[in-house]
Amino acid sequence: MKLHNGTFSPNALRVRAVAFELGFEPELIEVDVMKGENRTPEYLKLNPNGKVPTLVDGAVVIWESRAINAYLAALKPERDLNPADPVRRAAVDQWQYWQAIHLGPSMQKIAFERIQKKLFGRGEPDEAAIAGDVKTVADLLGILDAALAGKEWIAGTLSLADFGIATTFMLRGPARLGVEPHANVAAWIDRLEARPSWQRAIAPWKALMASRGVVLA
Ligand SMILES: N[C@@H](CCC(=O)N[C@@H](CS)C(=O)NCC(=O)O)C(=O)O
Repeated sequence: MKLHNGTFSPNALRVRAVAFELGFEPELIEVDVMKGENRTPEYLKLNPNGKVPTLVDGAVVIWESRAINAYLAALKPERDLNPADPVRRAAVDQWQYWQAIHLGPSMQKIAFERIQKKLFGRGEPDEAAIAGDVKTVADLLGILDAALAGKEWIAGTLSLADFGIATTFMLRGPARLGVEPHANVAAWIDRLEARPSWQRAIAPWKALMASRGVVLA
C-alpha cells in the first residue's frame, strides 16, 4: 500500500492518522507541491486533480482523503471506525460533511491569513478579509461544543469523524481559532491528539512548522 503524501497537508494528515490508527504501514511517497511534483504526467494519471493525498493499494487508486479513510476502515471493520449500522454511519457522515463543507474551509481561511500567508511569502495578514470566517467559526465551534457534551467522541465512539474534524485544528494556537471558550471541544481535541496514531502522523508536520519558526502552543 502506497500513500502519496504531503507533510504540510491537513488532508494527508487525516489519512496518515487513520492508517496508523488501524495498524496499516503504507509506504509514504512525499509529493512536493512547491516543486510541482503533483503536476507531473505520472502523478496526474493517479490523481487528475493534482492534489495529495492519493492511496494506491495494488490496482486500487483512491483520491479524496475521506474516501481513502472509508476504504481503509472497510478493510478493518472490526475496528468500527466507520460503523455499518445505518444510524451510527449517518452520524459519522454528518460530521465529516459538516467539517468538509462548513468548519474546515472557514478555519483554513483564518489559518492561511494569520499564519500561512506570511510563510508562503504572500503578504501580511488582512483581518478584514476573514471577519466573516471568524464569526462563522465561533458559531460552528459552539455547535460542536454542544454536540460533544457528555461524550468522548463526536459520533459516540471513536470514528472517522473525529479524525476528519481534527485536522483543521492543527494551527489553532498561532491562528487563534477561538477554541478556548469551548471546554468540550478543547478536551476532545486534546484527547484525539494524545492518541499514538495522531502523534506519529503529525510529527513530521510539527518538525516542519518548528523549522519555519511557527510556535504551535
Ligand atoms: N478534498 C481533497 C483536498 C486535497 C487538497 O486540497 N490537497 C492539497 C494539500 S492540503 C493539495 O494537494 N494542494 C496542491 C495544489 O492544489 O496544487 C482531500 O480531502 O483529499
